[in-house]
Amino acid sequence: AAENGLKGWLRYESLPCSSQCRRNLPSGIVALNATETSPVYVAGLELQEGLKDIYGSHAQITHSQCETDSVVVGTIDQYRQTCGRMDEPPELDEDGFWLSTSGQGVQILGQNERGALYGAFEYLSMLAQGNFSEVAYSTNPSAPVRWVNQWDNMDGSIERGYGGESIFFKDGGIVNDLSRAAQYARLLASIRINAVVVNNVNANATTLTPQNIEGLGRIADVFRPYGVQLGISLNFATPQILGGLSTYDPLNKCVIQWWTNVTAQIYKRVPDMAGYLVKADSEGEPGPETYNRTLAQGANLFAKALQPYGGIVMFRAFVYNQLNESNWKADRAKAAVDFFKPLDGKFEENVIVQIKYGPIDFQVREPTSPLFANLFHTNTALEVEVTQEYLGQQSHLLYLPPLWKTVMDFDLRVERQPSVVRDIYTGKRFNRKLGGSAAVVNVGTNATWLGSHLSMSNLYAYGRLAWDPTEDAQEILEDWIRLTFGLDNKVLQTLTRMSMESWPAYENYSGNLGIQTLTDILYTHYGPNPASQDNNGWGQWTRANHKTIGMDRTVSKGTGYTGQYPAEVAAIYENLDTTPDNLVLWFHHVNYTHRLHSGKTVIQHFYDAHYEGAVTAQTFLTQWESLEGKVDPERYEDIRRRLDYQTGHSIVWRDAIVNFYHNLSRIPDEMKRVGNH
Ligand code: GCW
Repeated sequence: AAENGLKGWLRYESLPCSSQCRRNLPSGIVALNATETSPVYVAGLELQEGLKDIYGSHAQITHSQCETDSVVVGTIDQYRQTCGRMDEPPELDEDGFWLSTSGQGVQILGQNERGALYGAFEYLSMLAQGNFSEVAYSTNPSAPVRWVNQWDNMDGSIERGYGGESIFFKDGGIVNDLSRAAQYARLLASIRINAVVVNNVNANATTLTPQNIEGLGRIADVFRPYGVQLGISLNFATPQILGGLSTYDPLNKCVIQWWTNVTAQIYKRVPDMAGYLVKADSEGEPGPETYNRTLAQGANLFAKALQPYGGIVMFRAFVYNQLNESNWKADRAKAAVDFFKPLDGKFEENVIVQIKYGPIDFQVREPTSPLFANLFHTNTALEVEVTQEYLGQQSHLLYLPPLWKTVMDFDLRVERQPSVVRDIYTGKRFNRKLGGSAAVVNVGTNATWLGSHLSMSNLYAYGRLAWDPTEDAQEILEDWIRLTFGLDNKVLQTLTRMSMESWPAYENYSGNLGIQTLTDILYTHYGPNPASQDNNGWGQWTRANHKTIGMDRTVSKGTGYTGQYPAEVAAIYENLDTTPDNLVLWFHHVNYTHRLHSGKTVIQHFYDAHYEGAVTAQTFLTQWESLEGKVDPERYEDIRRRLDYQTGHSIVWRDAIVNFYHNLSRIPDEMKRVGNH
């Protein structure tokens, strides 16, 4: 039964084979590489299994003959060698593929083996959705970096993970049984993710002991057949903590030598290691500042060690200091630009600055990080979270892509030119060779991977958007639903509706108008705790008092944050009249009685939104219950229990927030729902 969850969207449930299906199903499989650990070999096996599971058809795999009514999978070069020349070879970038079902047989040709495997999964995804349309197209990735990050600790716990223990680590070492790691790589390959950073950005120096390097090598070995590369998070002070040096100064000769050596050892065991991820000088992590070196000098230390091997440094922009709330100019949202803008152009070519979507921290709504508009000579990547840290921790249904899209599709208007964020981090806007995206995923040993069946839509969609950020969030969702729950139309309609309503609902019953999520920020990041935002140094302030609320981030009277955006965008946010309602409290400090564009006051919006959000969340349970009998009992019941919980917790949220602001403001609810009447 646990299989239900483990398969994720790769269920390949049995479908009837129509006459069109019988006409089109390939009679054999030609996998143009017979090396057992190669992605093309794996592609052959995947096709064979998929054809059997979905349509009960038994196709033999061969490796060297080009049968015309078969499905042929391989690289373009392998195809040329074995099957002869192509009239019009498709134009493919690295990892891209060509898929044709329109001639005799099916052609799946990758620019490399990884691309061929991606193409095989694409073809299987069509078959699993009963789609026999004739297609012939090539597709290429928007960017080379399509990574996921795991915040797994060496002891096996996972920071902000809600799906059990680590599938990689236990008791300070690498687990013996890596079968879940291999299954994870398979899921990731099917959504075209090409690397996993396996350990927490709050990294433990012991990750790099010789024994653990050997263990990391075993992880890389099980990833490799799926075209997934290994990445490693580093603790900046490792030369001192583990290496016994008296310093970790990035300019010190011994330190440089230490990193050069350890990098050589890693590449000896893992010749295709993807690179390092580094969180430095942030939240207590060590970094170059200790030695008055810049973040760029810190990043370049690793970049140079990696250059001989073609590795990449993902250097996190999430750097900020604790602040004093009595200073009305202090603003954590400004930190990333303050730290990184002066360093633009100072990073080595194989460094990518990895930027969270908003300037604070994965909140339910944030404006786009202005750092994307301030680095012109530096590679960048977008960081999102699949794990629902601030967003209900897998106990609330929340389909995230509509939130991510507010950032991916945002036009920053750099130099008054179109500057859509997805064109910036994929490298197009400023002609950068490297770029892409990373998602913090945090799957664990739980049989649903993430801790909840429905949360898997976010992982699936992340992969699709990493490949092509222009894709439509709802269309991606619909594919995921068909692949995960079958082709029943009512299931499709219902789950689509629930999922598309989920982010607006969560925003409604948590934090509105850009005030942030209003969850407990001190410990759990779970459940309502609006008081936790203020009176501390974390800088996620709301500045709520009896009369007023919101952060004044204007240049004219506030923190000056709006000035970090290019002129046209800055002008919109600087002015209360042109700031969109959904971010008004992010940018302005106003009276609770301030009237929004919607015509409501701020406080009445809070009251109404919280009641609306909770009402919508109640419907998730009843909508789901209308699907009883259409989903297998195990998954049906598991999801039902979670939605039942959410129904109650949305009311807890509603009441906590409306009572908090009613007590503060003493302004009655026009609808008389809040307080004693
Ligand atoms: O969101 C915060 C989390 C930390 C995390 C940090 C980061 C890994 O609360 O748990 O640390 O961000 O992104 O580095």
